[in-house]
Amino acid sequence: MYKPKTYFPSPQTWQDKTFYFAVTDRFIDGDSTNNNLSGNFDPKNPYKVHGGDFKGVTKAIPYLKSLGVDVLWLTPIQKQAYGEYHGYAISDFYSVNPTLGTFGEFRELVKTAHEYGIYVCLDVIVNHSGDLLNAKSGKWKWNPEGYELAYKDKKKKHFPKIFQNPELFHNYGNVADWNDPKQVLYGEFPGGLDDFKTENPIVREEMLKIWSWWIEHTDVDAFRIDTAKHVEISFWNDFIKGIKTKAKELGKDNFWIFAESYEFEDHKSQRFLNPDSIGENTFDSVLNYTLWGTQKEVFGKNGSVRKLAEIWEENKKSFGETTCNKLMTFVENHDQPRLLSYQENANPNLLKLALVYNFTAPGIPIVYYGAEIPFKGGNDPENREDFFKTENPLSTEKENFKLISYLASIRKKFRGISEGSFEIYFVDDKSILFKRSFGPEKPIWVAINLSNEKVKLDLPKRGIYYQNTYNQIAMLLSSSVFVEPYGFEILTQER
Ligand SMILES: [Ca+2]
Ligand SMILES: [Ca+2]
Ligand SMILES: [Ca+2]
Repeated sequence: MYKPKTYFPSPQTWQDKTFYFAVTDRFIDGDSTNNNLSGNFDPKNPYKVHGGDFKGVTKAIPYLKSLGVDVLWLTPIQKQAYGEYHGYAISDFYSVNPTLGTFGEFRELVKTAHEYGIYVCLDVIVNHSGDLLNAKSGKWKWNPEGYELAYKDKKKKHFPKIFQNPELFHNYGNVADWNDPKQVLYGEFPGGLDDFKTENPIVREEMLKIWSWWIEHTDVDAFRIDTAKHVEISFWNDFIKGIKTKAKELGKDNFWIFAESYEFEDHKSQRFLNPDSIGENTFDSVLNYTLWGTQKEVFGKNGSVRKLAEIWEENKKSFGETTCNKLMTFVENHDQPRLLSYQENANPNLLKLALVYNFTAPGIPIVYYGAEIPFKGGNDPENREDFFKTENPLSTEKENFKLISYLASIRKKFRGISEGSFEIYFVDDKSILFKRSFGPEKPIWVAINLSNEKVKLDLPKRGIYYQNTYNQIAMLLSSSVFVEPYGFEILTQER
C-alpha cells in the first residue's frame, strides 16, 4: 500500500486558522463515472448520493485557498454499509467510499491541498459502524438484558475481519431515553448504527491501528472525532496518546484532535479538555455548541445581542479565557438548520454579521460549505445542499466569499483576534462593541449593529482609530464610530 515518502509538518499553532467543512458528496462532482458505484445515485432524493467526490474537492482547492481556508474538514471518506452519502455509516474501515473516488484520488487531494498550504482534517468515528448487526429475534427496543446479535445479511460484514465478531458490539438495542447516561454510551442510534464495545481492549487496539493507518497512508493533519460523548471517557487517553505519538513519528508534532461534544452545558464538554476527567492526554479542542446555540438565537432569531455577553461569561467560567480561544466555533453545520432558515425572508446580512462575530470573538471558526452562496436549507437533509449545482459554484465574486476571505485575513494578521483577550466594551439589545488585544500589539475593535437604524458607538476617547473594514484603511476622525443598519465595523487602535 502506498505511503508518502515525506510528510507535511503540522503548523506551529492552529489558533489563527480558518476551517472549512464540506459534505463531500454535496460539494463538487469532479467525476460523474463514480456516481452510481454503490447503486445509490439519485440526485433528486436528498437521502441518496448526489455525486460530489475527491476529484471535485481537488479542483476546488485554489478556490478554497482564495477564500482564506487553512484547514479542510471533510465528512467521513470510508466505505459505507449501504452506500450512504453522508459517511457516518462505515462498514470497511480500511477502504474509501467508491462514490467519492479512489484511494489514489484522495492522496492527490491531500497532496494538492498541501501544495496550497491547506491542511486536511479527517472525520473519525470509533463509536459505531454502519448498521450490519441486529438482534436475531428482530426486536430492537432498548433492553438492558441484551439481545443475541446476528448479521442482517451474511454477505455484508464488517472490515477489518477482526470486527466480524458480534461480541465486540453492544447488544442492548436502540436508545429510548437520551437522558439515561447508560443508553447514551451503550445504545444504538435510531438508524441502527452498530455500537462498538469501545471498552473492549480488542476494539481499542484496532481503532488506534485503523486511525493511525490513515495518517501514515494519506498524510492528513488533523482529526475531528464524531460522537465523542457516546464513548466512555476512559477510551480517550490512550487513543489520543497513540495517535499523537504516531503523528509525531511522521514529523507531525502538533497533530490537532477536536471532539464533537454535542452538549448544551459547558461542563459536559469541558471534561474532554480536563486532565482530571479524561487523563493526561486531552483533546486539543471541542466544538463550542453553547456559543452556536446563542448565535442562532441572536443572529438567526432576532434575540437580544446581550445574550452574546452572557454566553461569553459562561464559556469563560467553564473553560477559562485561554482555552476559549482554542474552542472550535461555527455558525452552521450539517446537523443544524442553516442560519437564514429560522426566519422567513431573513435579512441575508444576519449571516454576514454572525460570521463577523464568529471570526473575531474567541475561538477557531469553522465555515460550513455554502455559507458563501449563501444556502438557506432547514433541517437535515435540507442543510446539505448541492454546492456544485449553484450558478458558478467556484466564483470568487460572491459577497460572502469576499467577507470570509477578509475575515480569514485579519485573523492571521492580528494576534489579538486568535490569542488575545476579549473585552465587551458596550452591549445592548441590538448592538455590541468589543476589543481584542494581545500584548503590545495594536488592539482590534469590532462593532456589530443588528438594528435597522444606524447606530453611533463610542470608543475610549484616548486613542487614534483606523477603520479596517475589507482592508480599506481610513483614519477615524472622532472617537465615535457609526455603524450602518445590519452592518459592522472593524477598527485598529494606535497606541
Ligand atoms: Ca462523482
Ligand atoms: Ca457507544
Ligand atoms: Ca444495528
